[in-house]
Amino acid sequence: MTYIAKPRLRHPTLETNKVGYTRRDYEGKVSTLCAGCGHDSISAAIIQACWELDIQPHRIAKLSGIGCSSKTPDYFLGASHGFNTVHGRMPSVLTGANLANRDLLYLGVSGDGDSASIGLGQFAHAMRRGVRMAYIVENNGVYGLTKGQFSATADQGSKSKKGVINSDSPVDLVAMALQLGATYVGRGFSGNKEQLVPLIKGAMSHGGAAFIDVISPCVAFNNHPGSTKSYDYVREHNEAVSRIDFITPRNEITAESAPGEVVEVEQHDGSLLRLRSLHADYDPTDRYVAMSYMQKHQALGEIVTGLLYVDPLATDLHTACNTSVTPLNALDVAELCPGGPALDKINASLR
Ligand SMILES: Cc1ncc(C[n+]2csc(CCOP(=O)(O)OP(=O)(O)O)c2C)c(N)n1
Ligand code: SF4
Ligand SMILES: [Mg+2]
Repeated sequence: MTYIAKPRLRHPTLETNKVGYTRRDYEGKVSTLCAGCGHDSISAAIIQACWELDIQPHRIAKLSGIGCSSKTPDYFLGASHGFNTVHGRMPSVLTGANLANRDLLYLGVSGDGDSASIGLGQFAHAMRRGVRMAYIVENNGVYGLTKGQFSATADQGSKSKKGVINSDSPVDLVAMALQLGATYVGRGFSGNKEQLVPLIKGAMSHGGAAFIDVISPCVAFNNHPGSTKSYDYVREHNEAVSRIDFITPRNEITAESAPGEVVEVEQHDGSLLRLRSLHADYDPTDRYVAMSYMQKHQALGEIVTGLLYVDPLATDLHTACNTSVTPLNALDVAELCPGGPALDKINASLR
């Protein structure tokens, strides 16, 4: 048995959100991951974010690939739609599902092996096409499920548990997402829930391709001295660009800040991202600033976290392709299959 179902107990005093669900309603099965695995903390942050966003669980579709990280959708959002795809193929399955039904909120969960090795091409094309989704990579620098080989995100010079030094250059998924045109790009740390929950909420409310790389230590194979993805290393080198507050359209804004300290970004759905800058002159709406800032700080050995870039006016693949507003499963036969003459007309236009 690979999973344990949680007992269905519902205490009458449990707090409910605005759509009548308790936090428990956003949980899944009991996790079978190693105790202390960073991935479990990310699951907890996803549960918290979806509960606080008042999303009805059946409005979410969660998709993943293969790996310990890709197993995690079993441990959250048990009442949502789910699809555990093949290794590295989550982005294309998510793209197809999204095109068929734009009414759902798409949550892609993947690993650094899943997205930066076998699935790198899939990752790249989902970003550049602007598929509307919150894409989370649970990045531990190793293939956890297959016993700790270096993954493509392992830093050059970092040491494996057995003392082997990684000689290859790392793939930086944040840099790639920025370069490829993702319109919401962040980096979090599984050990910092305070930062991660608003980052996820902002991504779930975003109008285009949202990507979050979450450093998520693997306690079994990559949490030793010499690793650059261990809890100790990330805590010592974490450099946040800003503190992020997520404010839904319904929330009243109460906190006051000194002018100049805060950048407020309103997204398409009216949600507000309030970013308290920790670095002078950091503009989270300038893609090129984000790219050069990341590279500069990376060269200093720092791990830059927070919301690195957001385009509040982002549009998505549906807008680009002018697709049906109605989900395909709600169209009738005549609309789905307009007949021979209509097909002839399309064919003629392509000759
Ligand atoms: C096509 C294919 N190739 C290889 C594997 C073996 N495999 C399973 S999980 C995995 C890597 C998982 O690493 P990552 O995505 O980083 O997830 P983690 O376990 O570290 O969370 C590999 C290579 C597979 N399942 N399918
Ligand atoms: S092997 Fe690593 S990634 Fe997999 S569950 Fe254990 S700690 Fe987590
Ligand atoms: Mg991994």
